[in-house]
Amino acid sequence: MQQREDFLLKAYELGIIKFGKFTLKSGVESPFYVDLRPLASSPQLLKTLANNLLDLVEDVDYDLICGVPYAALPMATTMSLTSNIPLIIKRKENKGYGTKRMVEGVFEEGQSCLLVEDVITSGQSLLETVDQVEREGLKVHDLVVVLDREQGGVDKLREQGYNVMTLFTINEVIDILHKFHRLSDEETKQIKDFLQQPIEQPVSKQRIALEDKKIHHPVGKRLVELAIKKQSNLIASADLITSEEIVSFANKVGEHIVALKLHSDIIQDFSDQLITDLKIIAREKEFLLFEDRKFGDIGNTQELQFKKSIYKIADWADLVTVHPIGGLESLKVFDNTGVVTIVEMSSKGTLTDDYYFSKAVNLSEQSSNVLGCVAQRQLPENMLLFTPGVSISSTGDSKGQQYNTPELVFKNYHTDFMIVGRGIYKAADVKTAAKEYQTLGWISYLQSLNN
Ligand code: S5P
Repeated sequence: MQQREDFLLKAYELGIIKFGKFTLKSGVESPFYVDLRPLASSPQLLKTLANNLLDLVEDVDYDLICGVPYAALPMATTMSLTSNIPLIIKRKENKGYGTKRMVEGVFEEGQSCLLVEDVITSGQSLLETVDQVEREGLKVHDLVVVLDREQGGVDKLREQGYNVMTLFTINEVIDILHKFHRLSDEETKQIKDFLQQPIEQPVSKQRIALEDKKIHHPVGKRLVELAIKKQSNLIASADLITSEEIVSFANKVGEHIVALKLHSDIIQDFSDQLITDLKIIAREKEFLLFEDRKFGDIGNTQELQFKKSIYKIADWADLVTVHPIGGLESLKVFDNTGVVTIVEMSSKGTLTDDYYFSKAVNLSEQSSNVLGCVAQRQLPENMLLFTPGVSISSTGDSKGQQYNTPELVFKNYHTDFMIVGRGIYKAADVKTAAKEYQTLGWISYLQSLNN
């Protein structure tokens, strides 16, 4: 007992549990926050912990130890080194790597594996982990967990036939910290009251209506205004290579779109006249001009490309796309033009995996130039989401493009603006196609508000 208390007090000094006000993933406000990752910074504590966990599973038979990143990985590694039982690692999901195995290491089908986890809450994510490990042909029966937050997870797994062993419950942790004066009577009561409350189910996130989004950039505001006024969240991609085709296309689709997206550098006869013509149509039919330049360089080069190239993008584009790969300061060069960062691509095998996505979104949120991002999944509420790879009739092309329907992107991704290229400009009747996408997009958007 004393040893457990001693371990916990030392771990507490490392900062594994913090008290204050923390908003959990479910939106619930919690008076404490647990993070066992700092344990990896104390070799001594990690060894003690591994020994404690191994003691718990003394009577269990297993061929392999499986760690789940991140917090449990050093723990599982230490257990493996101490017990000489081989380690395997359950990968974190990595979008874009569909065929990659979910478990790393050497193992054979049918081997039994002990799963090591840091914290169990509702048990949902642990059940998903177990499922993924079992799909690799491994047998999972025993799970060892450092902390049980006592929110139903242990019972849930036991009901499904799994043997769950836990080192501490959260109530024990609070009691020990109270006993040794790390928590006052008042704090202890507050936390215990919180733990007594019925468990809240995580609320599935409601999508936010366009008018309720907190968009600060003037171009973002204008885009939202146009969408509501025209009842359209359609951006047409005019991937055409002559000025004549583009002007004719803009005239036909103008009333149905909120922005016309161009790739200036594919236009064979690009000229100032084209821009003058497009500006007139844009003013008359009320849409913005969006240059899909996908800048991706250091700030200085981007500035030259933006202001000094023959396309003089700075003079006319309301919006531009930028790969945020060059870092925050590289985004400063776009003056008042609205920046849309590419944080995830639509094409097969794109390198924009979960890690890139989250870093890119983070960076975008820090930049006052950025009003939204191109992506294939939900974004924070202060960002507008632009989703390309949208088609009513096709699922992909022969060069890696992947399509989803308007219904799917509005419902699942909470897309604000869909970008459609070939679905419209290759249609036999361009105007009718634009109208069809506009209507379907808007209906799908309205339906997604009620989900
Ligand atoms: O990830 C992306 C980002 C963009 S901006 N995937 C894309 O397809 N795009 C652009 O959207 C692409 O450059 C093209 O202009 C348009 C999609 O065209 P479509 O013909 O495949 O609909």
